[in-house]
Amino acid sequence: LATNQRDISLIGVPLQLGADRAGVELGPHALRTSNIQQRLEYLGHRVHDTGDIHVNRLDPCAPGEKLKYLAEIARVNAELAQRVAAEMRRGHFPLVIGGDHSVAIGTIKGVLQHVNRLGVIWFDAHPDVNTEETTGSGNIHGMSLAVMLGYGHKSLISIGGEQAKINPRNVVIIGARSIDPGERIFLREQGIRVFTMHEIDKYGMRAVMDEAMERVTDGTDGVHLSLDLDGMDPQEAPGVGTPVSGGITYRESHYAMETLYESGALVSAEIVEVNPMLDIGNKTARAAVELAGSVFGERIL
Ligand code: 4U7
Ligand code: MN
Ligand code: MN
Ligand code: MN
Repeated sequence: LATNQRDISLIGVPLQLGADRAGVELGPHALRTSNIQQRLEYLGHRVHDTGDIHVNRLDPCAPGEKLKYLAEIARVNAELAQRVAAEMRRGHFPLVIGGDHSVAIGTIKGVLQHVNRLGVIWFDAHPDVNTEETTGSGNIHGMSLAVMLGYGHKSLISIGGEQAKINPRNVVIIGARSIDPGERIFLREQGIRVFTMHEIDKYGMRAVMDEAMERVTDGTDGVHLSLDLDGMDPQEAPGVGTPVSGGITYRESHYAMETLYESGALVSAEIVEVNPMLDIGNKTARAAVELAGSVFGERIL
C-alpha cells in the first residue's frame, strides 16, 4: 500500500470538440465504470469525485475552420482552470479525466495558479504544438501544448493570465512518432526535449525517464503529467481517436508511471483521449485506470 496518502479530486471533462472522432466525450464515464476511484482508494488515498464539467452540444462548425469550436473550448477550459485551482487550494491533487487533449489547457492553467515553475511530462504519440498557422486539421487537441508555452489564440492563452505558462526547458514529450512539419520547426525553436520512439528503442524507458525526470524537476516546484492514451501502442490501447502504430508498450508505460510516483514530484495529472466507442473490450479504459494505479503507488509486490 502507498504510504504517501493523498486527497485526490477527480474532475471529469466530457469534451470532444477539440477532436475529430465522436466518442471521446464518453471517456470520463468509461474510466469511472472501470473503477478508477476504487483502484486509488484501495491504495489508501481519499478520492473525491467532483463530477463532470458541463459541455454544451453544438452544431457542426464550418468546414476549413482553423480553430474549431474555439469559443466553447475556451469556456470549458476557463471553468476547468478554476475548478483545478480550487481543488489545489484545499490541498487536493487534481486528477482530470477527459475528454480530448484540449482539456490540458484548463488543467495546466489551473495548476499554474499554485505552482509557478511547473515541469510537464507529455506522454503522447503527438507533440500537440500546432497553432492556427500550422494546423492542418483545425482540431484544438493538437494545439494544447503550444498554448501552455504561450502560443495560440488569445482566448486560450489568456485563461488564468497570459503570464501563466510553462518553460520549454522543463517540458519533455515521451513517445512521439507523428509530428507535423510546422510542429518540427516549433519544437526545434523552443528547444523542447522530445523522446521519440527511436530514443525509447535505443536507450530504453529507464534511461529516458532518468533524463526526463531530471529536466522536469530542474528548478521547478512540481511536475504535471499529461497522459494521452495514444502514446501507448494501439494494439494495447486501441480506443483512441488518432492511433499511430509503433507506440509505447504496456510495461514501458507502467515503468514510466512508477518512476513518476517514486519521484514524489507530481502535483497534478490528466488522462485523456480514451474513446470507448473505438475501444475493443474496454481495453483502453482499463489500461488508463491501471496506469493511474501506477501513478499513485500501485506495485506488483
Ligand atoms: B492528440 C494532428 F495532424 N497533429 O494537429 C493534428 F496529425 O491530443 C494530430 O495528441 C493531433 O491526440 C492529435 O490534427 C492530438 C494531425
Ligand atoms: Mn478532503
Ligand atoms: Mn495529445
Ligand atoms: Mn496524441
